Amino acid sequence: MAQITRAVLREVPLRLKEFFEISSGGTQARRAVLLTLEADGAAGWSECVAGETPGYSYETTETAWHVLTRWLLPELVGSEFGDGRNLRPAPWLRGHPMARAAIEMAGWDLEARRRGVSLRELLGGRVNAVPVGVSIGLQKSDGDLLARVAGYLAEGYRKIKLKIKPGRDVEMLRAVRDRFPDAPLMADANSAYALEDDLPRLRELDDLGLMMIEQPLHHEDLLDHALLQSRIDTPVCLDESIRSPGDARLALRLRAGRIVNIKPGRVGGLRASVAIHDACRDAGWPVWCGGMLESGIGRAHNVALATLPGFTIPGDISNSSRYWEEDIVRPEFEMVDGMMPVPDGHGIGVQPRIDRIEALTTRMEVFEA
Ligand code: OSB
Ligand code: MG
Repeated sequence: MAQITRAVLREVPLRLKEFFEISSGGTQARRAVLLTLEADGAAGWSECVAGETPGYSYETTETAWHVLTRWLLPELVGSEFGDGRNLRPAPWLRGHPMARAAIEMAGWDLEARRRGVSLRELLGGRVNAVPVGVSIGLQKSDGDLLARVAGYLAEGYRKIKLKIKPGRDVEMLRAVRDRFPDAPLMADANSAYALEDDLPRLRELDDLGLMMIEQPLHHEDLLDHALLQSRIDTPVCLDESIRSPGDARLALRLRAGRIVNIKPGRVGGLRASVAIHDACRDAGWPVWCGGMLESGIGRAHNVALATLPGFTIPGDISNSSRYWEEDIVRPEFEMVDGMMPVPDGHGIGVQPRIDRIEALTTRMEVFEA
């Protein structure tokens, strides 16, 4: 048995190179919440994926900070554990999977470092690079969008995801498709449509040769996604609707789509991600790893997860330089031929740049046993 002797929670403001807009709002200043857990002389790192506003889920930087500092970390620090992959403080606490995931994922990094293996090895992934794509926010004009798509295709990204919303959908996507007839394109609506109003519009997507339409409907409505999937040919992919393995099992049973975007930070952590991966694999649904505009710390966890065999579709895992002037890890993430190399050092395999992180930190709480 070992003991969690210390936890440090930091808020580190990072500025995206480009404003990132989705149907529910935009982000320029990312407030990264970083967690470090210490035990046995080792430290595990993670990043909470909660956003600045409740426009993706009800969790925000503030709710995650509150739940972690008031409830989860006080209960965790000083506790004994056998395997860092099993850190589950406050089982009585309802919801807040993003806050919870921060602890769970730091636990995996800690465990991998204690054993002297990479996170990929601890997860059971066998490949040393994963196929990746890029998620492009809503742009001011179709011309701007076409230029960005051309640039990212030239860089080698293997999937181009385009954010859509009512008024910026079929015509915009058709302009991209006409210009790039063979490109691997998909759309993400972040819940901007309603089945009863928008079915005819969503059916028009079927002519565009999209890999999938991600989360078209309400973030909690699996039944409507099932009804939609029975009426359109384009595969429906679920993102916001899947917050736990239970949600995934329900989606599979209802046939609420054909693909799942797994984000460990959204579903409560890596163990839940593996469970969702396994359930989808059994049902013949491909999965891919999404992103939440993480720094290199959260991204490293995503890359390791994406080495599991069911991750057959390129992830939303882009170069560090696509997000930041400078990342907070070394080395930065940089793909080769549309494949992201999987770091093979211990744990997440990239080193948090502690001096830079400390210099940027605007808020910190330390918990000691
Ligand atoms: O819906 O997948 C999404 C970013 C923030 C919130 C929601 C989403 C996204 C992305 C970005 O699409 C993916 C990335 O990290 O590159
Ligand atoms: Mg999405």
